[in-house]
Amino acid sequence: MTENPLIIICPVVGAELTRDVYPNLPLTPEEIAEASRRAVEAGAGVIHLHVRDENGLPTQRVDVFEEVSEKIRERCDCILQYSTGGAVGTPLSERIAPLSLKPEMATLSMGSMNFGTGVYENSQETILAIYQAIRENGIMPELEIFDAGMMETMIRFLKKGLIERPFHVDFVLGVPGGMTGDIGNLMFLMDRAPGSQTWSAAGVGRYQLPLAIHAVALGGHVRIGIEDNIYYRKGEPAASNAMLIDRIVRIANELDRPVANPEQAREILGL
Ligand code: KMH
Ligand code: ZN
Repeated sequence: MTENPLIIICPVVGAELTRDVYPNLPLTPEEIAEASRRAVEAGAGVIHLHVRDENGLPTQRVDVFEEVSEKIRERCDCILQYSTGGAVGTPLSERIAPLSLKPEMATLSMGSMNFGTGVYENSQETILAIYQAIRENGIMPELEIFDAGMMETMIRFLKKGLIERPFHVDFVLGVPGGMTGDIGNLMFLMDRAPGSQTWSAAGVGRYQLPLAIHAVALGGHVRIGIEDNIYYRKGEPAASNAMLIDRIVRIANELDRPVANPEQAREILGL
C-alpha cells in the first residue's frame, strides 16, 4: 500500500436525474447493481446509493434499498454509502428509514439550500436527527458541504459537541444554489475545515473533472459519477459511470495516487 491511495466514491444514479435527460440512467435494481459493479471494476471503492421505485422515481423505501444492496453485494465488494438526502422534498422519516439496514456509510447534508429550482431543507433539527440515526446504527457519516454556511455549521456543531469525529467530509460544489466548483472555493473550504478528517471533492457538471484533479493532487479523495455529471466532455454524454471513473484513474496513476481497493478504502476511512 502506498502512502495515500485514492478513494473513488461513485454516485451511480442520484435522485433528480431522469431518462429524458440521460437515457443510459440505471433505474431498476438490476441496472443500478450492474452500474455499481462496473464502477467498482473501474476503481470505485464506495458506491453512493440512491434507488428508484417501479416507476423509476426516487424512493427511500427500505425494501428497495435492501434489494439493490443485495444485488450489488452478490456482484462485488464495495462500501455502500446510503443517501439520507433522498430527493428534494423527501420527508425526514423516509430519509432515515434505510439506515436500519446498517450500510457502512451514509450521507449527512449540513444545511439547507436552494437546489436547482427546488429547496433542499436541512434544519438544525433535521441534521441532528439524521446524525443520531446514523450513529445509532453504527454507520460512518459523510458530512456533505454544499456551501460555506454548511462548513460553519459543521465547525459550530463540533465545538458544541453536537457531532463528533470520526467522519468523512465531502465538498459537493457546483449545485445551482450552492457554492460553485471553482478551485478557490475548494481551497477556502479546506482552509476552514478543522482537524484532519478524510475529505473528498464532488464537482457537479463541468466542475467534476477540474475539482477531481485538484483533489487528487492535494491528497484528498474524489466523487465521480453520473448523479453529479452526465458529460464526458462538453457536448459529449458519458456512456457510463465507469467511463468517467476510467479517466480519473488514468490521471491519478500519473500523479502517484493509485486507486484504493475497498479494503484499503475501509482502512483509510476507519471503517
Ligand atoms: N438529491 C439531493 C437533493 C445526498 O445524497 O445525501 C440530495 C442529495 C444528497 O443527493
Ligand atoms: Zn446523492
